[in-house]
Amino acid sequence: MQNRLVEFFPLCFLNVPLFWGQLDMEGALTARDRVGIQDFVLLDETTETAFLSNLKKRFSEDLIYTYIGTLLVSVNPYKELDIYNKKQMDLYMGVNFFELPPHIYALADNAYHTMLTEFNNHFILISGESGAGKTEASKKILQYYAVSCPSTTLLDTVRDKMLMSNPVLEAFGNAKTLKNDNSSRFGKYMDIQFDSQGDAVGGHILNYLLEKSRVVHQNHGERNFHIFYQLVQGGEEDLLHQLGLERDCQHYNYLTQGECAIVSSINDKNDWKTVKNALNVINIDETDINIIASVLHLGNFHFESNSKGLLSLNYFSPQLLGVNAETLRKGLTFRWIEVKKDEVLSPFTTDHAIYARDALAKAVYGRTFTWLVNKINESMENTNSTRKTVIGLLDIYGFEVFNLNSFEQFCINYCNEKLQQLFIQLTLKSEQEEYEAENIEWEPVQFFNNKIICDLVEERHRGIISILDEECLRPGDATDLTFLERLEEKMGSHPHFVTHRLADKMTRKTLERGDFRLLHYAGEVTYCVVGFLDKNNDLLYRNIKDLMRQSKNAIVRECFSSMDPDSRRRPETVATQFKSSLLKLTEILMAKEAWYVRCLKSNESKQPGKFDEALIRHQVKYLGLMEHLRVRRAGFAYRRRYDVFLQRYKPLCPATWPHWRGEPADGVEVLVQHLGYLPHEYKMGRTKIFIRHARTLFATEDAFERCKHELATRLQAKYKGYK
Ligand code: AOV
Ligand code: MG
Repeated sequence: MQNRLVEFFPLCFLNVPLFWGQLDMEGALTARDRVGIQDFVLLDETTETAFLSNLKKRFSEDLIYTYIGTLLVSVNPYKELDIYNKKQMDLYMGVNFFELPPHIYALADNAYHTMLTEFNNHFILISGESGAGKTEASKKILQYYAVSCPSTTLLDTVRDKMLMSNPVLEAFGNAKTLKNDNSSRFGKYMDIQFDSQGDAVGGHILNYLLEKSRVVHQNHGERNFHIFYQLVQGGEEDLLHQLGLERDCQHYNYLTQGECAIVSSINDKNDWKTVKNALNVINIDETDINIIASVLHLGNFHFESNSKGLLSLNYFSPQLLGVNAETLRKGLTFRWIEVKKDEVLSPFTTDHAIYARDALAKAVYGRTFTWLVNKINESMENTNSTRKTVIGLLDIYGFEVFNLNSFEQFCINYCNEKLQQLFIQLTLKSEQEEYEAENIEWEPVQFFNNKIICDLVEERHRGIISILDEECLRPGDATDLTFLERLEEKMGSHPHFVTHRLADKMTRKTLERGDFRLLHYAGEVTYCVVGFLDKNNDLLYRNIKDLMRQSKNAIVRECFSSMDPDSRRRPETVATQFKSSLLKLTEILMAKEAWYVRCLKSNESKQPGKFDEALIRHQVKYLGLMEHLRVRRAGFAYRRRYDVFLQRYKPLCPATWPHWRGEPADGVEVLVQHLGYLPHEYKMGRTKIFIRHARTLFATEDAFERCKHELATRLQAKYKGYK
C-alpha cells in the first residue's frame, strides 16, 4: 500500500496532472526506480527489454496495471489485492485519467464520463489468453458501474440483476480446465444501458457458442460445468430426492471423466447458495433449472437395458423432461428408416445409441443455457424509453492450446483471431490511416496483420469453415479424414497452414496423421480432426427433437420449439453460425468508441506473484503491445476538430475572444501560439489539431478552468458594483 501511496502522492495532492516524465527530479527518482513508470509512453526506450523490465518492476510491487496511453495492460497477480473496494472506487470517480495510478476503475470511469459528455456509445474490449484475467476484469468494471454511478432506488433492482447475472452465467457457462479453474466456456457481450443522467437503467447480454461437448466429455484434469457439481454437492436433501439424484459426483458418468470432481480452489456448496440467491434476484424460479438434472440421468443411461438404467429413465423422462419414458427409450435406441416407401423401426448400434443420447444431453443443456440468457435479458430490460447510451463489455474465452485440440479450440482460437483483427483495425491501422488522411507526416510502424489467418479460416468458398461445411453436407462417405484431405489439397501451400506431410520439413515437429496445424497470431496449434464433422453438424435425431417439442414441461417445449421452428430444414452448421455471430459482433463494436484492457497471464502454474518472463514476453509480442506503444509514442495522444477546439479554448487568447472571424484552423494556430505550444508538441492536420502529449491538453484545460473562474469572479464583482 505504501508503494502505491508513493506512486500517486505527488499526483493527487498537487491536484495538477503530473507525469512520471516530469517527476524525474531528486526524490521522485527513487520511487520511479522502484515502482516503474505508469504509462509506457513515457519510457525512455521502446525496447521489449525496457518494456518487460518496467512491467516486472511494477508487478513485484503488486502494481498490476500500467497504461499505454489510454490502453490498460493488466498482469494477473493470482492473489487478492486490496485495490477493489468502495474507497478505491470513490477515489477514481470523475478524476482525470492520468492523475491517479493506473486502475481498471480509471478506465471504466473514463469511458463512463466520455459517454456522458459526448453522449455516444462505447465498448470495452478485454482480451488475453485463457487464465489471463478477462472475466475478473469484466466483473470489476460491472461492479464499478453498479456501485459508483448515481442511483435512484427504483433502479437499484436493475443493478442487482446485472450483478447477479454473473454468478448464474458463470455457474452454467464456466468450468475448470487445465488452464483456468474458472474458465469461460462461452463468449459474452453485455451492454450496460445508461440514461442521460448517467443512471444504469438496463442491460442486455449476447452469448456466443457455448462449448457443449463438455456436457458429455471432459479431458483428464477438467470438469463439466460448475452447476452440476454445485447441485450435487450443495443441493438440499429434498431437492436431490425430488430430482432423483445422489449426493455423490462419482455416481455420474458425465461428472467423472476428468477425474477431478473436487477442486481445492472451488467451494461448490457455497457457490450453490450464491447461485440460488442470484436466480431469485433475476426472477428465475429455482425449480426452472431442475431440467438440467435430466442430463446427469441421461449420462447414466446404458443401452444394454439393465434394469437400473431403465428405472432411472422411467423416472426422469416424465418428471424432468415431461416426455413419455418408453417413447424416449425408443427414440434413443431405434430410428425410423424408409424401406420401400414405408417407415420401419431399426435398432441402433450401441455407438449410435450413445451418440443419440449424448446429442440429447448436449441439446438439453445448450438450450437451457440460451433460455437462461433470455430470462436474464427479460429481467434486465429497460422499460423506460428515454434516450440512452451504452457501454458494452466483451469477455470471451481466451486463446488456448492443449495437448489435444479439437473443434472447440478451433472455434475459440478463431474468435480470438477476429478480436485481434478488430484491435488492429481500430488501433494500428486506422490510427495510421488517419495521419495519412490528415496529411500529417508519419513514419509507418510495421506490424503483423493477422487478417491472413482470419481469411484462412473464414473466407467464403475457400476458407477452412467452408471446406468443413462442404464435407458436412456431402452425402455419402464424408469423414473427418476426407475433410483433412480436402484441407490439404486446398491449403497445402498456405503460409499459416501445416499439413502432416509438410510438418517435418517446416517445423521439425511431426504431426500425426489426422492432425493439421495452424500458425495463429498467438502461436501454433495442432488440431486433431476427429469429431470435426459431427460437432459442426450438431445433429439431433428428428424424432427426439419432435418428442421434446411435445413435452409437457413448458420450458423444455419452449427450448426446443422457439429456436428452429422448421425442423425439416437443415440448420446452419455450428461453425457457420459462429462465424456469422462474430461478424455481427464486429459490426456492433465498430459502431462504438473503443477502450482496451489487455490481460497478461503471469505464469502457467497459477502461482501468486510469479513473473514468468518468457511467457509474458511472448504475450507482449503477439498482442502487438510494442507496436501499439510505438504508434502511440510517435503519434499524438489527442486530436480535436479545429472548430471544437477553438470554440472551447478561445477565451484564453485576446485575439480569438470573443469572436474569431477567420477560418477555425487559423484561429487555432493563433491560439496555440499564444498559449506557447512548442512546434514539436502539435501538428496541424486537414481538419484537426493533433497534440502529442496528454499533458499539453491538460495544461490548456487547467488554464481554461482558471480563466472560467476569473471570468466568474469578475462578473460577480461587476454585479456587486451595480448594486
Ligand atoms: P480469463 O477469463 O482470462 O480466462 P479469469 O478472469 O477467469 O481468466 O482469471 C483466472 C484466475 O486468475 C481467477 O480465477 C483469479 O484466481 C485470478 N485473477 C485474475 N485476475 C485477477 C485479479 N485482478 N486479482 C486477483 N486474481 C485474479 V478464460 O475465461 O479461461 O479465457 O476461457
Ligand atoms: Mg473468462
